This record gives sequence, structure tokens and C-alpha cells, in this order.
Amino acid sequence: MCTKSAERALVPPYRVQIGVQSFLRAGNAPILPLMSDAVSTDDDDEGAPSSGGGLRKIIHVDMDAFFASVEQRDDPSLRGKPVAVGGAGGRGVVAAASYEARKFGVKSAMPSVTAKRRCPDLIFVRHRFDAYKEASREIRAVFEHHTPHVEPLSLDEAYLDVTEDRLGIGSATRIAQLIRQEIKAKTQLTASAGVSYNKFLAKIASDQNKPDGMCVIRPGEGADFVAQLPIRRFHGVGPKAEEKMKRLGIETGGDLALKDIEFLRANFGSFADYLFRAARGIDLRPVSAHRVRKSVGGERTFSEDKSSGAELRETLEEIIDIVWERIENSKARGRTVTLKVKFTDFQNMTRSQSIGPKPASEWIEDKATFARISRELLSEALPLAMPIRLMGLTLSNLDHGDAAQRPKDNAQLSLL
Ligand code: TTP
Ligand code: MG
Ligand code: MG
Repeated sequence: MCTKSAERALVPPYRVQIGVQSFLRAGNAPILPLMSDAVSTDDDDEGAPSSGGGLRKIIHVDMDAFFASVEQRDDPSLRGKPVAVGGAGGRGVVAAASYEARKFGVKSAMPSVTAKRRCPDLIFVRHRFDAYKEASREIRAVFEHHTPHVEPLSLDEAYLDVTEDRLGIGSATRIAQLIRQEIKAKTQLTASAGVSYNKFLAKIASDQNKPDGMCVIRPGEGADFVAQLPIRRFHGVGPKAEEKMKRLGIETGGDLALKDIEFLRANFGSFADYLFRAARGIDLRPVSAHRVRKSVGGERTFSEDKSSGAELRETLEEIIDIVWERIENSKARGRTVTLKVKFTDFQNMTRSQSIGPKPASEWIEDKATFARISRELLSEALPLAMPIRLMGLTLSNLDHGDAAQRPKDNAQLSLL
């Protein structure tokens, strides 16, 4: 089993939302940090074929300091230097930080002013999405060379099911090594990989020995591995959840595994089932190469809880802007808008409103309609029973057939 390298230990990995597919799902426009795709549990999962009751072989590959590394590759004067991709100005935010910058505590989602304070020599670079998409296409080709079962989570990462690999190599560890070498040869960029028997463990493993590292969690090692993990390493456990868990005496996966499901449900609402399984290293989700999206959306976790109507309305406007941009990029049309909030006690509340269904030609196709419905949903929900820590919007009841036929979409789809 791998231990965390000293180098990586200097760099607290950022946490993502549970079940979140990245806000940067391939082809999406730049989305500001802290926005993540809403969990859409109802996606049609056409997973990799089950291995006949045997264990799957899953690899999670994630590029190192992706945007920043592309910038350093393309501009040799940036190599070996602390680099941040993002706007340097007052409201700018760091999207990606080179590992040199991380030594100073600079990380994704940090306001640029804070980053500059921590690292006065920090060099800010504007993002170049076309370059990141091109590198993303190249790594996808490497994955596809080894298996058809590739589930991209964002431009820089994907799950691969290599239970049966195309080249008949057999060893997932060997395949992961080859993939990292091939990525390096084709793109001059480094990738880290996690190898395990499910997606949850493979993703944690890829983060374990970053950058340019690898970690294998073998069958039989999962529960022990999770037992020693600080709970912040669980995807979805952010600072607030961590604080709450610590108050309840839960510091590690092992502590979590001692709590029964009723206790977890009472304290963490809908988050409980995930926590219960994850604490045991269990995750049965298949790698899903042909995910059909049933919703497009995004959500935002706040650094401070919010409760006043004015604050919530202002936040809603920001989310409308970002989610609408994502809807436009995905070329989706839908009929239903859902507002979701998560209260400070971790309970979720959702409110939905649909247009149509008749006449069938009616869709939410313009931003004004999307914004109007979103605002109505929030107004109906106010005043809230208690402060909230997260707000999100999704568009669902999507029209896939038409979207795929619109000419522009083919260009978009080819990026996926
Ligand atoms: P990540 O894989 O999360 O981060 P990373 O590749 O920069 O660093 P690591 O070595 O830890 O994997 O994200 C991939 C890219 O997505 C990242 O380079 C920039 C972008 N991004 C944002 O724009 N905003 C964010 O908040 C995060 C986390 C990433
Ligand atoms: Mg990365
Ligand atoms: Mg990533």
C-alpha cells in the first residue's frame, strides 16, 4: 500500500464535492473555482461490463497542476517558477497553481490577492482553454488506446476500467505506468495515477503521490487504507463537514467506520449513505463511458453560511450566470429548473418548476426564462428555516435528440 510522499504532504489537496463531476467537464467554458457540476444521480449508466462477479481493475488518471503545467511547457521562462493561472486583479481567483507556487500555500480557488500575499513572486498567466483542450484530447487518445471504458471527469482526469484491456497487458499497475509514460511522450506533461478495484479508491490513490506519482490499493487493502485517511481526504468532506465530524469525534476513516448508519443519517442527512460505504472502501459505481446527461447544472459551497434574502438573491444571480453559460456550452435544452440548497445541518432541500410539457415545442431556451424561474423558486423558498452552506441550480428534462442534431454540437461533442 502506498504512503503519502513527504513532498505531497506539503500540499493539502483541495476537496471536491461528493459525486461531483468536475465543473470543467470536457468542453465546458472556464468556470470559476468552487463551482462544481451538480450531482446527477439519475444519469443513464452504461457501465463497463461487470467482471463476472470478480473485482474490477480501475485506474484514475489526473494531470499534475494541469493548466499551470501547460503554461510552463509552452513558455520555458515559466519553468521552475511559481505560476498561477487566473486573473491577477482584485476579484481574480487562482484556477491552477504550479507546484512551485504550492510550496507557498497557493492553491486553486484562492483569491489572487491572497495568493500574491503568500507568494510575492507569483507569476499570473491568463488561461488558454484551447491549449488545455488540445492536451485533453491527446490524453484521451492514450486512454482509448488501452480501453474503451473511459469516463472523463474533466479536461484533466478520467476513470478507466481496464479489467479487460485492449492490448491484453492484464496488469492494471503496468497499464497505469504505460499510460503515464505515453502521456509524457505525447504531451510533455506529467500525470498521476491511482490503481484500485473501485472508483472511490482509485481517485483517492491518484492524489496520494502527486505530482508525477502513482499509488496502487490492492484488493484487501481498501478498508485499511481508508481507516488511516484523515476525513478531509474523502471527496465531499469540506472544512465545514470536517469541523462537524471532529466535534463528533471522527478524525479518520476508521473513526467513521465505527458509526452506524442511523447515527450518520441523523447528523449528515443524505450524505450518510455515501459516508457509510466510503468508510468501508466500498463503491459499486461502474466506469461509465457513455453517460447520457440528464441534467446540466452547478452548485456553490460558501466559505461562510448565508441566510439573508439579499445575500441569497445575489448569490443566485452569480449561479444563474455560471450555470447558464454551462447550459449554452452543452447545447442542452430542458424543461425543468431545480433549485437546491443545503442547510447547515446538511439536510438538502430542492424546489423545481417546469414549463410545458405541452406544447412539446416549449423549452427553456433563453437565459431570461431560466433566470426568472430560478428567482421564483428562491422567492418561494424564502425565508429559509436556517442558514445554508450550498446553493445550486440544474436544468433537467433535457432534449437530447434535437441537441445532437444541431450542427454546432458535433464540434462540441468531439471534445468530450
Ligand atoms: P485539478 O486536477 O483539480 O488540479 P490541478 O491539475 O491543477 O492540480 P493537481 O496536480 O492537484 O491535480 O484541476 C484541473 C484543472 O482544472 C486545473 O489545472 C485548473 C482547473 N481548475 C479550476 O479552474 N478551478 C478550480 O477550482 C480547480 C480545482 C481546478
Ligand atoms: Mg489535476
Ligand atoms: Mg483533476
